[in-house]
Amino acid sequence: MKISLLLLMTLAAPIAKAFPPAPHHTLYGVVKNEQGMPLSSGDAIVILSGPDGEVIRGPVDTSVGSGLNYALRVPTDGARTSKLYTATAMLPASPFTIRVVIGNQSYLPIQMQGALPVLGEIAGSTRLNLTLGVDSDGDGLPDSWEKDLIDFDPNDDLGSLADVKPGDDSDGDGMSNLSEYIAGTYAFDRSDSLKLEVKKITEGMARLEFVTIPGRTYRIKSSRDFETWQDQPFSTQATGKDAAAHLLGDQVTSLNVYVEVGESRDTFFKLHVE
Ligand SMILES: [Ca+2]
Ligand SMILES: [Ca+2]
Repeated sequence: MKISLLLLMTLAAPIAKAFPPAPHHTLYGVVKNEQGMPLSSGDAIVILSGPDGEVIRGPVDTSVGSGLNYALRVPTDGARTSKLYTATAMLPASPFTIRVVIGNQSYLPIQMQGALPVLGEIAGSTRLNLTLGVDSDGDGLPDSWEKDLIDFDPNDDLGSLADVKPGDDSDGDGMSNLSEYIAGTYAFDRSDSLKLEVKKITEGMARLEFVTIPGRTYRIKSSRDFETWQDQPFSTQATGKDAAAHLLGDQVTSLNVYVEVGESRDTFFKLHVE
């Protein structure tokens, strides 16, 4: 008799108690200015608002992860009672907006100008890159970036935003305008594009060269068959010591990096930038 009473109490306990808050949903990504340059730590504050107002804010901070500069842990609630556990907790699938505040100026990123995204599942995470500025024609390229390309050569056939298409290769260097925007290279200069060159292979080590741009994160992928690609650790030291999976550009410079290739002469490399 005693045992069954104890069992009943144990089963009843979770129902009688208040519901605990659900784990956070993490929103993370990179905040870029209207020229596509990632912001630096301390440049701005990222503020997320839900249907009932501000929910959470956090600083732009490049230490949150490689190639990232913001992460917000959004309080969520499992909605198992009619009351949220805090006034600012959000329910999964709630619409939200993010503002980015620089000094006294508040910006609504391009990604927030159309249909609003909704919060993902509890304990999950969602990558959401935020670009400041205005994108009048909705093609993913900020007006300011497009205008630089339009103004560069008054005699070319680019006269309005509608003439600048993300998939076009305006300077004929093999990279689309959108790719040049992402890489931070000049879309009006055919000598400037994202390139990875194999300079030398000696004693199982290959020396590769590429140009870095501040704020961009670079990764190298390698393949033996041109089909399966894997992350290729690389080092800035000729010995290959302290190889890492990625590198954050801190200046415009031509950089030599070293990767171990062993005996193989048939390794292909490609460079990723974000
Ligand atoms: Ca645009
Ligand atoms: Ca170019």
